[in-house]
Amino acid sequence: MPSLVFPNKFVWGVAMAAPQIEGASFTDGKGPSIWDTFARKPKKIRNGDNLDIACDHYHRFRDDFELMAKLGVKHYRLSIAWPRILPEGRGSINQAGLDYYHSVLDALQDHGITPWVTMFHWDLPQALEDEGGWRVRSTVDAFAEYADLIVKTFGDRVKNWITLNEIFCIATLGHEVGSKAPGTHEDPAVINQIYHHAILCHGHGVRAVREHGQRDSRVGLAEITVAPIPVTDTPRDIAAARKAFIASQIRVLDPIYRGRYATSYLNEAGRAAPKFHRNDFDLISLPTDFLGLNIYTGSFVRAGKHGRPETLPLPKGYPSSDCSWLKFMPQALHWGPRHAAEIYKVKAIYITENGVGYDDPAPVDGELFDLHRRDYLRNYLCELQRAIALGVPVKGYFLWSFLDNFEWEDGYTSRFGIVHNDFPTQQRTPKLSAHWYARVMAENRIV
Ligand code: PNW
Repeated sequence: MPSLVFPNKFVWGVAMAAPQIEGASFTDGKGPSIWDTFARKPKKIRNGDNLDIACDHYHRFRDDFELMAKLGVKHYRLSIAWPRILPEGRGSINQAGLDYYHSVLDALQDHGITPWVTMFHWDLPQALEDEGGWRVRSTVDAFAEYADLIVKTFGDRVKNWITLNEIFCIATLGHEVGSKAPGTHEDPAVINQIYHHAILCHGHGVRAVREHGQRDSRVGLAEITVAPIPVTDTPRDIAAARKAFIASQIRVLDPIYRGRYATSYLNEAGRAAPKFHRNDFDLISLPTDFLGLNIYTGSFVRAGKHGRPETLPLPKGYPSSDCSWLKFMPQALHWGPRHAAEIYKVKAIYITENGVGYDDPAPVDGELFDLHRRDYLRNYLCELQRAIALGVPVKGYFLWSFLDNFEWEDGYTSRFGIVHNDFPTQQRTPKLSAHWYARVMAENRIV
């Protein structure tokens, strides 16, 4: 019996997002996004990098898809740039933007690559930010218009839709911590309201696919989890880790899967609780076809007094990537999906992102031995395989990322690609990890 095999029809893919690769930030009628604005503020992004050119994928997508096909990629998670389609966020449509994504989808079809399209990966049109952005409910109406438009336009060829990417990053990192665009520091009431508007947008994304998509179209959210890993596999620690998972998802997965806010959340938030209309939850909890989980790292949790979850501090020297937040925790890929499946009874889970950032050197003679990335991925996949063997319904895995790209506030220094990009020349070179992953995809097992 060969070990480390994945189920039949397991979906193997790679993931990227428009603002991180396309460049052409002001080309062919694209409107500015909040990230274009944020990148122009002093000291927000390492080395003063911006998104203007990125991987120049806007002009090079055909070559990039050819390289994907050569490596045997069959599924590709991409995102559509809202401000390329609706430069003002709503209203007048930029035909050149629609044409661009038609060409992208055609090229994918030519290479036999199935698209998985994220409607929103953080590039909010600046015009909407100027009217209040995520803080105001009118942005939800604008998103509904955008979602309707892209599903009507591309729904014949896109069967797999992802509504929003990582609401935590939009709300908490964008508006509370301020490390991501728009980079503000707002009160808890505003943050809670932003979460509420974001889950409403998710609901509109689901509604748009049901109303305008094909009958066999599928839709889900891509949610981030820093997965709570029980320190031991005793029932007490497992229960504590579950509690920690619920606490971290109280504003997102809880309302989406349970159709209401938890009383504990509303009580704790008190006057900072979000304002909502009673029927909002009809939209928010529309049934989805899958849950996407973006998993990079976790936390170690044990049961403290009265079973309360306690997160253990990491000792000095704990293995880490070159991104300080991304610690080596393969078990995150076991416990993340397992918690989601057990707690919210999710029937189909896709790992919509998993990968690791290192400051890789330049390739030498066309080779780059990123053995750290390869072994990181290999260890994580072993844990995923173990979860699947226990019955956790994980149906696919998208590696972040295909190309080295614009890593948000870390600029171009943090490289997540399995394909190296030399930014000055835009030369792509598959790393050792790409050749390894090609075999994993082809053989449907960990090699
Ligand atoms: C994700 N965390 O962001 C995003 O979806 C990608 O666009 C990004 O490039 C990738 O992961 C790598 O960073 C994350 O704090 C941001 O755990 C923060 C966290 C995780 C993922």
